Amino acid sequence: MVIVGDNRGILIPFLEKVRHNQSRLSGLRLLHTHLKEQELDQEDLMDMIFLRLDSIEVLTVSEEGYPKSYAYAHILPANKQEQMYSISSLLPWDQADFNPKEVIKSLEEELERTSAKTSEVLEENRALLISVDSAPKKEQEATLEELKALAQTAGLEVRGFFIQQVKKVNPAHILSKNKLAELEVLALQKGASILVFASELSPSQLRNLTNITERKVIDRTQLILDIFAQHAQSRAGKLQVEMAQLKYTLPRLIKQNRALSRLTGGIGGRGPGETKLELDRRKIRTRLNKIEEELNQIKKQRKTARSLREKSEIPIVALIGYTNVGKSTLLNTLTKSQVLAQNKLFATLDPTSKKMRYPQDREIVFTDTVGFIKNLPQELKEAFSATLEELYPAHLLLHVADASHPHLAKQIQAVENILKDLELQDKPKILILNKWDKLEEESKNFLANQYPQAVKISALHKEGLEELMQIIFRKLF
Ligand SMILES: Nc1nc2c(ncn2[C@@H]2O[C@H](COP(=O)(O)OP(=O)(O)OP(=O)(O)O)[C@@H](O)[C@H]2O)c(=O)[nH]1
Ligand SMILES: [Mg+2]
Repeated sequence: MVIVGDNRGILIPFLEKVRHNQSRLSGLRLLHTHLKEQELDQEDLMDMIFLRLDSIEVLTVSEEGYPKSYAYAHILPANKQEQMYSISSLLPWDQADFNPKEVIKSLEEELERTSAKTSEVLEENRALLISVDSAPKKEQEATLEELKALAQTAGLEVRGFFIQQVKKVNPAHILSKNKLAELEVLALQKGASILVFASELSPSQLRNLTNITERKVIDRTQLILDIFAQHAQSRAGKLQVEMAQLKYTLPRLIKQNRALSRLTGGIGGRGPGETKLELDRRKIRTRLNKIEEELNQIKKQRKTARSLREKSEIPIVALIGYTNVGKSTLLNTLTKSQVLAQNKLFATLDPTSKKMRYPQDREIVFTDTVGFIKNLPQELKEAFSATLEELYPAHLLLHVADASHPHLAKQIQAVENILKDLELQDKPKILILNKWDKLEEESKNFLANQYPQAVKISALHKEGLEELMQIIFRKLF
């Protein structure tokens, strides 16, 4: 099929046969003229990359209107030199040696070999993780490791990291167009169709990114919201997540720019898309109001339930801590319950309370609730204020930490910070180092020195629980 444009551009209609698969080339070659004797320029190369063109070719024209010189470029599969593309210089047009059919066929085969075929995960669920920050590389790597755990919990397959250390993050364009082109080629080479940014993207950053790349762009906040949405069980939990999602989406609603029409250079203005956008916004606001009303209702009910519990004078012990440290496992072991505990971030969203009886005929109530994470998105903080209210009547906080985690100290600090945020820092508190069974002797000694006050346990293997129960008893009674 041949599509012809004019001096202003070329409109590529939606073609059934064009590959929309993000990890493959589009199946389109672009041949265009330069009226002067000019090689392929930066803009040509950018079009090739962002439109995933099989190749871009230029034919210059003599003053008499005859073909003169010819040059071509195409993207390269992953290579040691980390080159993004191969580009030729201008040659007399009848001496050009480019055989597109052959070159592109082998290029596609190579791309497939290095990217796509190696995984069970659906193409649209393969992601690259990106960090752009002034922090040192090591620190950014750690951030991406946590993001990777989040991505995997959300069902994504992580195909690679992309780290940029910058003096200052550009508030409008988080990455320059050149860097974004690098990222685009890396995504193609790795067969990834989602770009996940480690920082929260402002509405304008998101808009600018999606104006350039056709790939799906999401940020850490959206990822966490997705996980919450997957894990929410109760009516209240679901409403809270929906509210957070809507609040997050509202300023970020955009008309999706289809990159394939971009070569026309300048479709714009307030088309019918904009009107639809206004409608969408209004719908969202109405929905938000409804949710807020219902949540207020739930808040009231919870308050009543809480004051009943408070009246009953049974002390309340709240389990708090970073996500995935073993809070639910501990609740299960201590109260012989079957709350969901698994190796996933944010397995628990809804608060659960379980009673336990001491041999001395004393009772306590354990409350398990949503785990914390560093840089908790603001939308979630607000949405979960109702859940976190369960912490206020608690007589004692058990701060559970994962002793085997490489960033134990940072996680403990993050939890302390959130407690301060919630004005809960003055509650009586016990630090618990869980997963003690996973440690080598050396780390045990080190941590015992570092955290002499902490209670060392293994919730999974039921170790150290006697002592923990005694300490709790002494604190409460
Ligand atoms: N080796 C070991 N693994 C543990 C221990 N305690 C919990 N785990 C595991 O850690 C993972 C997370 O446990 P959860 O109890 O779901 O953790 P959580 O703190 O409730 O996590 P969220 O609710 O997701 O925030 C599970 O795979 C548990 O089996 C322990 O003492 N030792
Ligand atoms: Mg849990």
